[in-house]
Amino acid sequence: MIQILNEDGKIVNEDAMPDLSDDDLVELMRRMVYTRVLDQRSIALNRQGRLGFYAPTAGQEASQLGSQFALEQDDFILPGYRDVPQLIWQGLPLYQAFLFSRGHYHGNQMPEDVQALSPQIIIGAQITQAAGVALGMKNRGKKNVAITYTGDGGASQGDFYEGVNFAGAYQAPAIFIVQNNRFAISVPVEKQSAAKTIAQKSVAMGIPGFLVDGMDVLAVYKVVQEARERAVNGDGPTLIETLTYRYGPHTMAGDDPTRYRTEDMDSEWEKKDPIVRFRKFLEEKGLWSEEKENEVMETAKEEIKAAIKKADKQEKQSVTELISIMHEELPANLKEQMEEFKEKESK
Ligand SMILES: Cc1ncc(C[n+]2csc(CCOP(=O)(O)OP(=O)(O)O)c2C)c(N)n1
Ligand SMILES: [Mg+2]
Repeated sequence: MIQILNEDGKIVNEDAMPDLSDDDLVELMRRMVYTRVLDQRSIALNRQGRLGFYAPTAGQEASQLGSQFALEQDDFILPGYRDVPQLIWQGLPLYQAFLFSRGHYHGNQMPEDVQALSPQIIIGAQITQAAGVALGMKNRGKKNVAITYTGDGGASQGDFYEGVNFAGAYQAPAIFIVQNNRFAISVPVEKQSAAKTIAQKSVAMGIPGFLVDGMDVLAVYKVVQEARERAVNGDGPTLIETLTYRYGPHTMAGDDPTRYRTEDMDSEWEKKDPIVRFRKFLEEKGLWSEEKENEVMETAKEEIKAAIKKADKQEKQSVTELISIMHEELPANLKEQMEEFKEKESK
């Protein structure tokens, strides 16, 4: 397992240290702290009935944001349902992330400069799509990558083998990230496969694979940045398994993690927390302080408040609107429904 920063915030692999400026390091911390606040607020908003679908992210910040930090603006993200933070830091406005949660179509309309699909709910479906997007980029001579995220459960799906294998066969510039948070809802990773790691599956597909400490933002950044380099230089895809943990429930739709996880397991992983260890590292370098962290948390809270207000002001979507944005030319059955709903909505 590749690790650069250990649980005590000490560098254990000096040679692997990525080339990041002090400003970059601070920015990474700012994003992780901000995203932790966003997670706490999203859980609260969901409980108040002000958000819809929400999949908690606390614990996975290093895995999500370290990988996103290695991307260029024109790289293409194919996220899973838990990967909204990567979209936000790539440029999706917060209020749109909230609209996505509410099932409003505007939450899925990526800004012009964000190359991404909407978060995928069907486990594993985005993996074959990522191979296709990457191959398209290659054929057009673009120096960009397609990056996709799934979980350990996603790596147990047939689509995973198809997509990663295809990308390998065509040397497509794709990066496949498997965030192994130990469980697919309640099914532990040990019951999903006899393989010791998910990363080792890359061997059979003939591409590089890495097992990385997913609680170490420096290690995740480094491995993804190198995968990106290889991909844009024509050296094909990479499979990356980030070993991580999600503290909260699977989603806010009634999952109770105490039924499948022990308190001991939770506290063992909390000791590995990505923010705690990075804070220690930055404080030691004189780059971070309690004051700075409080400032980031306050800003996050204010911006979240403003964003939820803006989401509230968004006009409710109508059925006719939904129908009209789906197709350039409506098929007969939708034309009929369009007429029906036009009439209903006019009343
Ligand atoms: C094809 C498909 N089968 C089943 C489900 C129901 N389902 C939703 S999340 C999930 C578990 C996914 O686990 P994992 O890939 O490890 O991601 P995690 O939620 O742990 O981040 C399942 C089975 C689904 N959404 N799609
Ligand atoms: Mg999982």
